[in-house]
This record gives sequence, structure tokens and C-alpha cells, in this order.
Amino acid sequence: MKLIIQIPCYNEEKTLPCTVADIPRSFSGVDEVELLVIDDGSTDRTVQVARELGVDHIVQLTNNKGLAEAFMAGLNASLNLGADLIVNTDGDNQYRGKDIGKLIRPIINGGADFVVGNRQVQNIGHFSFSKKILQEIGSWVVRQVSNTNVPDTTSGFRAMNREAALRINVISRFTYTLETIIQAGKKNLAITHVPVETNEKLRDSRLFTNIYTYVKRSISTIFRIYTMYEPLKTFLWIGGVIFSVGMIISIRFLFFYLMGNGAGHVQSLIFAAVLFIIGFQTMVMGLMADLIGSNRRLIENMLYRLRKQEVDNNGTANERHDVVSS
Ligand SMILES: Nc1nc2c(ncn2[C@@H]2O[C@H](COP(=O)(O)OP(=O)(O)O)[C@@H](O)[C@H]2O)c(=O)[nH]1
Ligand SMILES: [Mg+2]
Repeated sequence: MKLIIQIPCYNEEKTLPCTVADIPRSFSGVDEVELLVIDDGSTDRTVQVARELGVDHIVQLTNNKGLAEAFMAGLNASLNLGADLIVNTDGDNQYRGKDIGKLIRPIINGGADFVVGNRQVQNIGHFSFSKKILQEIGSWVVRQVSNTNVPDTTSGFRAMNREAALRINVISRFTYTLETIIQAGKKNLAITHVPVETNEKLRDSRLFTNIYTYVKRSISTIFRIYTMYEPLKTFLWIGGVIFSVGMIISIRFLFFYLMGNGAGHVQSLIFAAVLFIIGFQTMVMGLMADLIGSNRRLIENMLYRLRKQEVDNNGTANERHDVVSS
């Protein structure tokens, strides 16, 4: 059993040394442990520091492509390097290396494909009140749309087996955290969580700089990914609401009409008719989106088989990013 621990890094020269030092190099049930750093176009000495620390593999992206893409580059590289298990942790030493053992345990025992470390956000002293509330609400929404029971959905501390890594395709650009959970839920992977501890913060978060942009981006990610996996439900709901408003307005018209003063309310009749048309069209769009969705499932299956074949053939580094092994 080979475990690759991947660390996405953007300008982490200061915090990478303690992050790496904190990671144990052996776990029970695991034969090989390797570290992989994904350098997302850092402008500081992250890559040199990673080399000096003796990190086994470095994936260097040519420019700053964002955390989601860096995460996927890491997964692909780990798969190609023959990982049976992949753990993702942050480069700012937020998570505790010793918790990796807890994180991979459910997978080694065969009861899980995907494990999320639960930071128990309410107990983190340095999180502001608003950050805690937002994390709670966000996690609740993600649980509803993904049909999972993950308490801490924005945690970057995760473990997954090869099957989960092959199945997951992150397409949003902002963050992989929410999307991977929704995908895992929708793809029926066995997803579970374990409590983990966190360290004192060494620097401010770079992903959570402004509440407004953070919330906006999170809502847009959740909505888009949910619609991608449940197009029919989404459009039926939207169309249904529009249709119902039309219905209420036309019942109101009917009431006035039967009372004998329908003439003064023709405008509402026209408005109701417009809403009926829009509502109906939206529902039909749902059917079309559902048909497109079945194509997506076929393409995803093809992608899965292709990636699996590449990995089974002990594929070389993926086409876009070279893995530099030191
Ligand atoms: N690849 C990549 N990683 C990033 C970027 N911004 C932050 N990270 C990494 O994502 C992880 C979490 O970032 P952090 O700023 O600590 O956000 P937090 O999760 O809110 O604490 C760290 O390992 C960072 O190095 C980015 O633009 N690209
Ligand atoms: Mg952090």
C-alpha cells in the first residue's frame, strides 16, 4: 500500500518546513509514504525549500492556476506515481501530521473511499464569529445538496483511495473542497469523517480574505455543481415556482371575473399567461439538461476508464504538468 501526501502550495517558503517536519513517515498498514508538493507558480522560494526538505515529488505549475487546479494536478500526479492512498493537507501547517493516521484508517479498514478531517470549527479559537457561522451554514447547505453528513465541508485535510481519486473531476476554479464532497455524494462514493485537531495559525488565510467574495464564490460553486448533477430537479423547481405564481395570479383573476368585474383585470391575465409560458419552458429546459446530463455521465465513465488505464499502465506524468521527482 503506497500513500502519497500532497501539499498544494502558493508561496509557502516560511511554513512548508514545519508542515513537512510534522508529517510522520510511517503509518501502520502503509508500506510506502511519499510527499508531493504542488507549486502553483509561487514567486518565493517554495520550490527550493521543498527540494531542500527532501520532498519526494514536486509538481510545478507554470503560473498561479488556483487551488482547485493545483489539487487536480496533484491527484493526477499521485495516481500516475502509483498511489493507492492520497492525503491532501495544507502548506500552512494548519493540520497535524499525526492525524493522517486517523484520516487514512477508515480507508485501510475498507469502509470508506473518501475521508474528511473534521476540524470542529466551533472550537477553533482564531476563527472569527462570522467565519464560524458562515462555515456552519455553508457546510449545512453542502450536506443537503450532496446527501452526505460531512460536518466540516471546507476542510482541506482529506484522504481518498485510488477509486475516489479516479472518479473525482474538479471543474470549478475557486476551491476543490465543496465540489469534491458534492461529487463524492452524487457518485455514491463511501464518504466519512473523523475528528482532527488544528494548530495555531501561522499566517492569515489567503482563501478567506473577504467575506463577500468568499460567500459569492461558494454559493455560485454549490449552485453550479448541484445543477450539473441534478439538472431536472433544479429546473423543475425553478419552472414550478414561476408556474405557481402564474397560477395564483390567474385564480385571483378568476375570482374577480366571477364577481363580475373581470374587465379591469385583463393585465393580470396576460401576466399569468406569460408566467405559464416561462414556467413551462423552464421545465422543458430541465428535460433537455437531463438529456445532456446523461451524456456527461457517459463522458465521465470514459474518463474514468481512460485514467484507470493510464494508471494501470503506470502512466507517465499527465500531459499538462511534469512531475519532478527529487
Ligand atoms: N495552489 C494554490 N494553493 C493555494 C492558493 N492559495 C492558497 N493556497 C494553498 O491552499 C492551502 C490553504 O490556504 P490558506 O490560505 O491556508 O486557506 P485556509 O484554508 O482558509 O486556511 C495552503 O496550502 C495554501 O498554500 C493558490 O492560489 N493556489
Ligand atoms: Mg490555512
